[in-house]
Amino acid sequence: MHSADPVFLLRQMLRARALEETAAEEYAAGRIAGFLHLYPGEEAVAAGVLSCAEPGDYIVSTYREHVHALLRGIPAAAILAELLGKKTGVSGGMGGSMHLFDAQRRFLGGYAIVGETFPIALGAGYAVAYRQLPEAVICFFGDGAVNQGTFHESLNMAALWRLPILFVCENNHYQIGTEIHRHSAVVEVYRRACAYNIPAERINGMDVLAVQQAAEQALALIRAGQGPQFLEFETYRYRGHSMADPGAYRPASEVQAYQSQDPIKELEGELFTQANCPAGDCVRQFQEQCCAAGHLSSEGLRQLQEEIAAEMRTALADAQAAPMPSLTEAQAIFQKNHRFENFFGRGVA
Ligand SMILES: Cc1ncc(C[n+]2csc(CCOP(=O)(O)OP(=O)(O)O)c2C)c(N)n1
Repeated sequence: MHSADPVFLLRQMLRARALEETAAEEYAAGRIAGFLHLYPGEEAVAAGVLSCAEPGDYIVSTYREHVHALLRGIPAAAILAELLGKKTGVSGGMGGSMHLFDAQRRFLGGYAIVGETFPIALGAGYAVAYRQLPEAVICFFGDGAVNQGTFHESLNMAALWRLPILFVCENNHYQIGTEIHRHSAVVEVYRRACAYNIPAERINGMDVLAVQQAAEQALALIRAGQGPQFLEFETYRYRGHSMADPGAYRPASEVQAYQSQDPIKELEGELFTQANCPAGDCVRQFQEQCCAAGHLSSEGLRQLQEEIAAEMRTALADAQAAPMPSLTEAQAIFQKNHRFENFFGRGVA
């Protein structure tokens, strides 16, 4: 659903940042268990790409998927409830941060295993192509995932069968603490797609308009039957790999340099504190761009900020007030999965 409206893109980036900062606070308060991988700094990629997705398209993501889920249309309350392990969570409180799933919105999940996203996308793409439907699959992954065998197997088959898949590499330069030139023989990730005859491009992932334009073109080719396309977006995450990671392996000057070109920062004004959003980040830059171009007045910006702050406040209050799943519900799910394990374990499949 492509929207050329810059204010729409700004709104989506601001919502994305607000969701993640809310999650960070809940984690720090001890209300979220397990790992929490956050997205600040990378918002322009999700906002630009997902603004081009149609309701019939499928989205597959990784463990850094909250923002993909939000911008796919899953309410913030259902995402926050899932992070808090509540019954009203998008996966019934049984999945948590890395396992958001919503069949109705064709959000085929966050996946904790690096590289798992590729075969899932391949399967969905095959199903769409087999039934000759006008749909596409959007597959998000990080730069570290391209070293997995599944990446190569899936790209080969996607190209061979001309499957309708948009491969979206969010190259934030790090695989946990390992910088790309230390984990990949080819640091220009998009060039890997050439080995499988898949058209590929590298785009500035801090510029939401450039992201949107590239995604729109690639999806148009896919919908015209041209087969898979590959986009590498150069981006950066401001936080550590997860909340458990202080990110000390990166020089402060490097983090600051990227924050100084953050696409959200330009868009966001006073919604966030200086500590959360240093001057010049991707959101703020776009925010300033929108104001300078006359898309948004300072009053309009203030209203937008208030709306988003209220959305997140209400979402968090709903999530916090929701009940946990009962032991009976948890046991029922366990029994169901256990039955399947026995079924396959006996070799019936
Ligand atoms: C198969 C597998 N191997 C190792 C891990 C541990 N692991 C978790 S995240 C990660 C790094 C992935 O980096 P990248 O794909 O660049 O994604 P990013 O975190 O930068 O978004 C690794 C190695 C895992 N989850 N799965």
